[in-house]
Amino acid sequence: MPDDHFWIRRALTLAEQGLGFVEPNPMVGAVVLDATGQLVGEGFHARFGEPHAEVVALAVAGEKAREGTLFVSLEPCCHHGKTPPCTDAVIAAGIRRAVVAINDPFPKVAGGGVKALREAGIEVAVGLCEAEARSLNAPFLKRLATGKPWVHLKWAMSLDGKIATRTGDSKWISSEESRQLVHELRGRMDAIIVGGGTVRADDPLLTARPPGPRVATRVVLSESGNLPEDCQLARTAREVPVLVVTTPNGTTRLHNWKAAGTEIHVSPDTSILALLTELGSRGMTNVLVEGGAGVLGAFLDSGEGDEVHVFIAPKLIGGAEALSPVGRIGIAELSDRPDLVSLIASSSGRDVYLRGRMH
Ligand code: AOF
Ligand code: ZN
Repeated sequence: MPDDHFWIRRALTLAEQGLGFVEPNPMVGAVVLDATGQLVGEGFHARFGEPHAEVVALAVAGEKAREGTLFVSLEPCCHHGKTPPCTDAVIAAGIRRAVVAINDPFPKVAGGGVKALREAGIEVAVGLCEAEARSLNAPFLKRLATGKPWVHLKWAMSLDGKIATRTGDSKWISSEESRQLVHELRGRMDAIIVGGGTVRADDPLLTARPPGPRVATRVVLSESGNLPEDCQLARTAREVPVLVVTTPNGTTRLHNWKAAGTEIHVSPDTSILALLTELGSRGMTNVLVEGGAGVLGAFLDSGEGDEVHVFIAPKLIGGAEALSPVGRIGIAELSDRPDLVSLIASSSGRDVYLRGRMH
C-alpha cells in the first residue's frame, strides 16, 4: 500500500514522545485508519504502567475502527501485564488489517501477538520501517537481548581535545547551553556513572536540574573505597539514590558512606561487563557515563559504549600534560574500531554538540 510507509512513520514519531517516561518498557506509537483510509485515531504509550499505544488509539477511534487498519511501531502484546493484552482490544475493535514495524522480543510476546491477530482473521504485515523502529528502541532491544543497559558516553572538551588545563582547571569548558543539555540527558537516564577520581576532584552532585521524567541513580565506581567523607553525593544520598560499586577491600573504608544512606555494592569482579549486568538486572535501560578519562577509557576498551555525546568548545588549551577525554589503553590500529555512525552535529550555545552511535 503506498501510504503504509507514511502512517508507520507517523506511528514511530508518536512513539518518540514516550522517551524517558516509559522505560523499561519500549516506546510505542499507533495510528488507526477507518475502512475508507481516513485517520480516526492516534496514540502512544505515554508512561510506564499506563495504557499501551494501540489501546489509546483504538479508544480515540471508537466504532470508526471497524474494518479499519492499525499501524503500530511494535508488535501488539498478547499477555496480561500491567494492562490486558492489546491483541484482545485490536480484535474486539474489528480491525481488518494491521501493519507492524517490528516483533516484540519480550519473551511473553515474541511473535505471539502477530499470531493471535492472524488467527482472528486479521491480515498482518510485519517489517515496514524495521531499521527505524529498531533504532528508536535500541536501548529496550539491547537490554532484552543482552541483559545490559544502553551505554551513553559523554564528555566536554576543547577544540584541541583537552578536558582540563595542565593544572586541572576544568570549570567550565562547555557553555551554559551545553550543560543544560546534559541535565536534560540526565533526566531521562536510569544511572549516571562516574569514577572515584571525579568525586575526589570535582565533588559533583550528578542530579538533573531541573528534574526530568526519571531520577537516575548516581553510581560511583571505586575499587579502593577511597572517597571523601564529606561531599555532595554522600550528603544528598537520602534524596537521590547513590550506589557505590566497590571490591571487598574497598568496603572497609565506606562505613560513613553507608551510614549516609548510600547503597554499597560489593563485587570482586571489577569488569565493566559485571557492572552493566548488575545495572541491567536492576531494570536499568539507559546509563550515562560522565567520566573521568579512566572510566570512559575502561568502557571503550571493553567494547561497552553504544552512544556518544561530545560537546566541543571553541577553546584551545594546549599542553602535553593536559588530559584528553578517553584514557586507559585505546586501540592500536585505526582499523581496530569502526567509526561512529548516525552522527548528528548541532550547535549548542558557542559549542558544537556531536552525537553518534558506535554501531
Ligand atoms: C504493546 N503496546 O504500547 C507497549 C507494549 O507491563 P506492561 O503491561 O506495560 O507490559 C510491558 C510489555 O509490553 C513490554 O515489555 C513490551 O513487551 C510490551 N509493550 N506492547 O502492545 C505498547 N508499550
Ligand atoms: Zn500491549
